[in-house]
Amino acid sequence: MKVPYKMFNPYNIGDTPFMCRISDNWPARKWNIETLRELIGSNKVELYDEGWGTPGPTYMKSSRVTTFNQFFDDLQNSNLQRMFLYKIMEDEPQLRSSIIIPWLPYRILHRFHFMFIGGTGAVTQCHQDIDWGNVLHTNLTGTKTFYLYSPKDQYNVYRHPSTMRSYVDPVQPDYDKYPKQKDALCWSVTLQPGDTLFIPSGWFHHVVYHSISTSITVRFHKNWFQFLRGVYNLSVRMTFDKIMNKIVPRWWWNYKSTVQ
Ligand SMILES: O=C(O)CCC(=O)C(=O)O
Repeated sequence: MKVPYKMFNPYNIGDTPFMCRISDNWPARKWNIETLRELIGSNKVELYDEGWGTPGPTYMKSSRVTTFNQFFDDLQNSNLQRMFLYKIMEDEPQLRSSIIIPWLPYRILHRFHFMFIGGTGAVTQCHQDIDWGNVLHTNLTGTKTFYLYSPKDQYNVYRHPSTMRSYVDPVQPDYDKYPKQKDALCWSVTLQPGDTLFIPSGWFHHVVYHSISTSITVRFHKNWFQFLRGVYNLSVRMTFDKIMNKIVPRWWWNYKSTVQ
């Protein structure tokens, strides 16, 4: 199912994904690899690969720490590592005015603007966001395709215990291993520069990069229930997962990869 295009109205957002344009007057629209070298080139960055989504010692962990300049050099050589959840406004608070959100009092915190950068062919595996926030994901440069599933489909996409990850691949489904995936409704959309995708809280998303893409997200909770669910995930579920990873790692990884 294709994600529809809508006019953005912050007071009537709804609970299904849509595409919109909110970034046409943002100075951040000029952020590409070259301008970002000047802004954050010497800052440290954590990089991730497919180990991030695989239960085991690498689960939810970065694979390398480097500088943005080095990362950008590697990207030109089609390195598949990606950078995500970089809190750019925390390191560079002077850039806050690069994102213009007149409805900022609408329960949004500048410090949670996360940046995502990946090279051609990079993939962010299917997951829900742990903070249970609603996300406005604006693509600044490049193109990438999002595949989305409603949280109602969590059993059909095999969300695994105490993690936010689903093990299905919407692009190359393995119906022998994950037969219920056939019943999950997949929404998809390809983002061009300047496009913003609204991802409602709890929706699974899987992302495929078609070219070097830089993007930034604005996150917010629409009500206390969403906020408290995020707090619960970040405190109780994440802590439980960390404890299990520490005390019975092999059993826990194995359990996670076999439970259906
Ligand atoms: O674009 C990506 O690589 C991941 C995006 C994502 O996970 C998000 O916006 O929450």
